[in-house]
Amino acid sequence: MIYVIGDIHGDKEKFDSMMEKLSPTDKDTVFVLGDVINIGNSSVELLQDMMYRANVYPVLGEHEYMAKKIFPLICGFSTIDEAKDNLSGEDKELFLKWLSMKSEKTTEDFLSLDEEGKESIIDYLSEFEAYEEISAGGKDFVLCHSGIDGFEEDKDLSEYDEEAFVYADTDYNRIYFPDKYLVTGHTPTALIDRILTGKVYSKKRHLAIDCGCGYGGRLAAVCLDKLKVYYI
Ligand SMILES: [Mn+2]
Repeated sequence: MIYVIGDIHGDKEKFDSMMEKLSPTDKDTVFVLGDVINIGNSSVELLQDMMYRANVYPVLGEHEYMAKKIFPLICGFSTIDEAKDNLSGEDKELFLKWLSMKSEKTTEDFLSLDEEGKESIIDYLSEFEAYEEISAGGKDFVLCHSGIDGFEEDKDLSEYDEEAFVYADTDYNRIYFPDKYLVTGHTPTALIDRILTGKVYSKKRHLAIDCGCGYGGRLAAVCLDKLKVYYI
């Protein structure tokens, strides 16, 4: 089976409960659809857990996209204040932007790691894929965090920048691929249709699975083979 899990936002408890519920075997694959970190309190712990799960494949969200840039800049410091005082110019600007993303706890936990621990987090973030194309249960899927910015029908997905998949504003009334499902997180489904608050959105060849975990909502997962939905 192939499963996809929505935006976790540092809520390791919900992720653990979801993994228990799905109980994937070695033959199953679990894609985590980005925005794994920030807002919640256990982002670093969550990354450290995910990196040792052989069947979990991470997809990049804008929070990880920023973390990939920030962590190498600050890994020599031991506190947020020390990093703020010593960074300058563009680096400092980027760091301040990062701190505005509810990343304080993530940053503190990262800075408290030893050198090896920091390195393993930076290495793991580099494994996050911008998108994935997969087939399950006789259907084809494109997985990415937010959608595809500047989408053109004839353009191959490999031709877009990484950034296009993490900041896009998806038009959920548009069918992007007539023969594939576009699976996204990033936009809580309550913002697509209020009636769907806390539920997966599945219309017009879209599967939108961010059910607001991190904002007091639920964590959702979908088994793509059966289009079966799970909630925590
Ligand atoms: Mn996002």
